[in-house]
Amino acid sequence: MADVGVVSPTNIALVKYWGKHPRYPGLFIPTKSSISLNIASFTTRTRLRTKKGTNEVRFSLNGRKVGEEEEEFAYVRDFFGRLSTRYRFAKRYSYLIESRNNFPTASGFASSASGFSALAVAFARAMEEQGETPRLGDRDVSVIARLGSGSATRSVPSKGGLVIWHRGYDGARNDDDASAASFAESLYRPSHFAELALICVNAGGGQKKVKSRAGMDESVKTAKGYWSWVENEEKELLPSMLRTVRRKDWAAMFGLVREASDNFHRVCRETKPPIAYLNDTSRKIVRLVGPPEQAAYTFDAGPNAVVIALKDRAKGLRSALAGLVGKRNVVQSAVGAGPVEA
Ligand code: 2P0
Repeated sequence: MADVGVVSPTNIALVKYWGKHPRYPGLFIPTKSSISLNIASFTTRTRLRTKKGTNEVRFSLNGRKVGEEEEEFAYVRDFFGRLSTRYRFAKRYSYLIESRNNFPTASGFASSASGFSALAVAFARAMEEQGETPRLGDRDVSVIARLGSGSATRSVPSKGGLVIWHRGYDGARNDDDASAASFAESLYRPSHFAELALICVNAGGGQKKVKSRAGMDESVKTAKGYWSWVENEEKELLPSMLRTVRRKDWAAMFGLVREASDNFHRVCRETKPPIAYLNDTSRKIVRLVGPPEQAAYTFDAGPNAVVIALKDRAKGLRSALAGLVGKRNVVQSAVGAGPVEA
């Protein structure tokens, strides 16, 4: 028996991941690298109990048992399936998983990122405790999380802050090489962003209409300009954004964050049939945020926004946003560290 508790933050992508490389089916290797900030205030707490013997999975989310026929259950079961091809001992265990988000699962903020990050860290610690593996570092654990959900890869590194998930396949000789090289690492700790606030705005999306997993597969196959978007962001936008972060040139960074979000939603619109994630409230948020020198907005696969601003502007923005969506739908957070055992 092992019994492990982990709390992991979710993250917001500044340069988006949107698509798995068709050359590596089942390995969840992204077509492009991505970067994100951990959101300190949005976390998943997972307790994992493992027992040697049969190979069973039981899973509860926010206090409710998830049935085997439900989609969330399939995500978790398939994760252990993929994991077992890399860590064969995983097949010899039963897993009892209790997960709780401190934010509404249906709010549209990514719970698969914090959820699979917490589960990957808990799995690693449990298997170490059971004597199956020596201590696994952040790099290996981020690869484990990747097999659950792409965005979870970036929540794993313990220093947190700004994290890059390398696509890894450039120069890889085979699948194993590519998989090992597609990991996440922290580039700047949270203290680097002490001047910034993340304002998370629930724009009333509820559950996503088009699941990201299916949506991104369609984009890879059908979006006009998909691969030029990939290569442009890989070679130009992502390195430029990292330069602005290094210099703490926040005004320039805000501009690039907005550009990356706009580019991602353009790819969604160019998918056949088109995918539209933004709603009227999202568009009002864009107008309210004002010019790029002052703040950035970024939207994932849903209408909710994360607004990034200097702390001294955050109060004004927060009350303007609250005027639009109501006070309880606006949460300010700092940039967070990585997962902790708890
Ligand atoms: C991201 N998103 O980089 C991008 C931006 C949404 C828009 O990662 O299939 O739930 O589990 O790997 O991670 C959402 O996709 O998809 C996502 P899977 P995931 O954060």
